[in-house]
Amino acid sequence: EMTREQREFYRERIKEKLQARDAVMVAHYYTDPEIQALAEESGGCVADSLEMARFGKEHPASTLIVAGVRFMGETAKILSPEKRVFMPTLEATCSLDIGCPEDEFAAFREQHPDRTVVVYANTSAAVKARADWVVTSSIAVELIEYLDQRGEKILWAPDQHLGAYVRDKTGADVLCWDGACIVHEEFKARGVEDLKAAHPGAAVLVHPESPASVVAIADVVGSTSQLIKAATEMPNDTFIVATDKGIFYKMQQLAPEKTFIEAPTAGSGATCRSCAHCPWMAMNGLENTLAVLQDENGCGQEIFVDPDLARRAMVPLDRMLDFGK
Ligand code: CIZ
Ligand code: SF4
Repeated sequence: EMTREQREFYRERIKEKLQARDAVMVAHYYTDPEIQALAEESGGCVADSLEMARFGKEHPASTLIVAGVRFMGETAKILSPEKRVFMPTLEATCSLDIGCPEDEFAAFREQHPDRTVVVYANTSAAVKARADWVVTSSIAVELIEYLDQRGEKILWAPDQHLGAYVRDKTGADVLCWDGACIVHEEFKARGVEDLKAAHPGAAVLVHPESPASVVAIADVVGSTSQLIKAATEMPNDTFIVATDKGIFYKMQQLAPEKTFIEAPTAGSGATCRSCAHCPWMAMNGLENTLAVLQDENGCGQEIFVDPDLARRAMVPLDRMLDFGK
């Protein structure tokens, strides 16, 4: 554990180095609060994966520091091939990405040549390159609705809960891969119901990577940005939130008078694998961020995407960016 003085030292050094290297920091809502604060204070942004990708592409800096998980760094590099893209650590990955390896996905898709292939942003560049569309949770329902109206049948990967949610919302023919997010799949409907009973005025906010039983008792189901918007706009003074607790930083900042409570997970303490906080998002820290900025080659934590692969992954990514406008 660092002292306050040490933290302040790191924060100041990181800000100096960002300037000196013409770099900007782009952080996800699930990173630790001090990383989000640092990104904001240094002129970068805190956002969901779609907004992170857009911000990185449009920002004039020549170097991006992506504080999030691997697929976010890859997407940033694909959209901004002329920029250098570093991450505090390339070890920050995602259970959805890990659970959807390119070769198995390719075989699955070959078994269903009649289906339009829609993959979630939480996948490797190699999987994206095999998709017709990339999608984030903020536009998933709208996109599937649009494709369904055109009479298309969908092959969806990798998150089974988000896939089931969009199928349920749209009535589209959606065939799902069986991946899951280790953070969201741990939320328990029973625990949320008990909490709701204890806080009758509270609204329940749920990310659709959560199990259907939790989604079913939500007042609002949405992506990170949509849940933040609900937290600020709804009249309730208390919210039970089923998503990574990193999001509380932004919710509390925008609605300081309101109370946000973590939705209960299956285990607690030692028996809980994730405890509502993504272990990979948590790898983004002050020390590795400064180390990467201090070394010309970013301690080897630079994202490279093969240009041919990037060109192929760009096609479905571009469709997503156009659709999401
Ligand atoms: O769960 C994630 O990793 C999310 C919500 C990513 C995103 O789209 O911002
Ligand atoms: Fe992946 Fe879940 Fe972590 Fe998001 S929170 S990066 S979906 S494991």
